[in-house]
Amino acid sequence: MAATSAHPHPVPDTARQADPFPVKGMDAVVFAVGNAKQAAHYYSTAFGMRLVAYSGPETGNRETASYVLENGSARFVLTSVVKATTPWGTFLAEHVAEHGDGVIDLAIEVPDARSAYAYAIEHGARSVAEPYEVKDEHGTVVLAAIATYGTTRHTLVERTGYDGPYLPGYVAADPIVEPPAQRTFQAIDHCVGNVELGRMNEWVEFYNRVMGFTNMKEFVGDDIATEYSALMSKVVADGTLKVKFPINEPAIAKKKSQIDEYLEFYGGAGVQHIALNTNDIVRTVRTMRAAGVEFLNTPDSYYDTLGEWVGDTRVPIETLRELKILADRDEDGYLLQIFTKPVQDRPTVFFEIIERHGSMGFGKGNFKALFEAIEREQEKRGNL
Ligand code: TYF
Ligand code: FE
Repeated sequence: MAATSAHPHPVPDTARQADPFPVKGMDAVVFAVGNAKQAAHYYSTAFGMRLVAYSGPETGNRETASYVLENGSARFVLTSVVKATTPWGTFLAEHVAEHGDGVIDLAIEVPDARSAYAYAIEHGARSVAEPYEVKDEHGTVVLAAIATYGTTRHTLVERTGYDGPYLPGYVAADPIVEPPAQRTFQAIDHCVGNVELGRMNEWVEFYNRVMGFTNMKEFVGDDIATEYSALMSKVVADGTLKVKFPINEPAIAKKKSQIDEYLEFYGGAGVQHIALNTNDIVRTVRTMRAAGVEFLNTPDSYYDTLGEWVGDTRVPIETLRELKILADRDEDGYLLQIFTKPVQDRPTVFFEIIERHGSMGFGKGNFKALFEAIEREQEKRGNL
């Protein structure tokens, strides 16, 4: 690490010590999918993302095809097996067979992958890959990986100074279609994991210990769980709140938990939803709806009383009602949010679009309306 005195904005040693696991933000969400070529098309045409890099047979990679899509700082990598010839190809093929399309990696950008990895391992993380360097004409990237819940991993990516389109081995690619004139979203807000009954606290403690993440105040406890949500939830985040990981577990309630439905169809713990930040949720939802993305429905009764407790928001209540956007307010401000239906046939991974105005919460005031909407979908699928 550079000496404090050499830094243009010196960071006091006490502040450095206070963050034992510094992160720069989310690097990428990596999906293992059955058909990455078509998934890349979906995230381009339906989510308004831009293809920026590719690795596959045409670039000398005979085993897998990977498409890298971006929207602002949000980066998705979609990977499929072309022909499994190494343990990695076999892992991907088996992962898709067992879990369907899903997230295999919540990659985190760090200033120093070797020290982040060492800290995590010292604090009990299971190693997936020891630190290694990859190089090309654009520079050097250091990668390491540790295991988290289910089959999910966190790759630690040190890419400072690297100026290639993604990682060594990838070539720049042109957009599949012309992206929307204005961005549909620009960052990853949070990434949520579903874990097995009784294991939420274990995973919260994992992030506390292994990454020095701290608990955010919003959580769903026993009271809310048995009343209507059928889940418990806690949120961990890094000190800068750039990386936020809510963890859900099923609760024993009156109804079959949506988390149990996920665990059954995914075949274990895994990533449940990815929330994406937008500055203009109305435009984003109109664009995505027009492209065929399905969102959860919200009953009119929600909007009949919304104004009474949420107060003024940038968007008129009637527009929220038209587009089925949810709103919530806390002492710091408000947020607007909406949830897609699952984006594959299995009732597993879905997305959230969120526009924040001060609030750093997760929409606690909407949990009842949201969970009832999810239960209506569960019922249609015969899983309630
Ligand atoms: O990330 C969150 O906590 C919110 C609320 O199954 C939420 O988006 C929590 C659990 C869930 C769906 C949404
Ligand atoms: Fe969320």
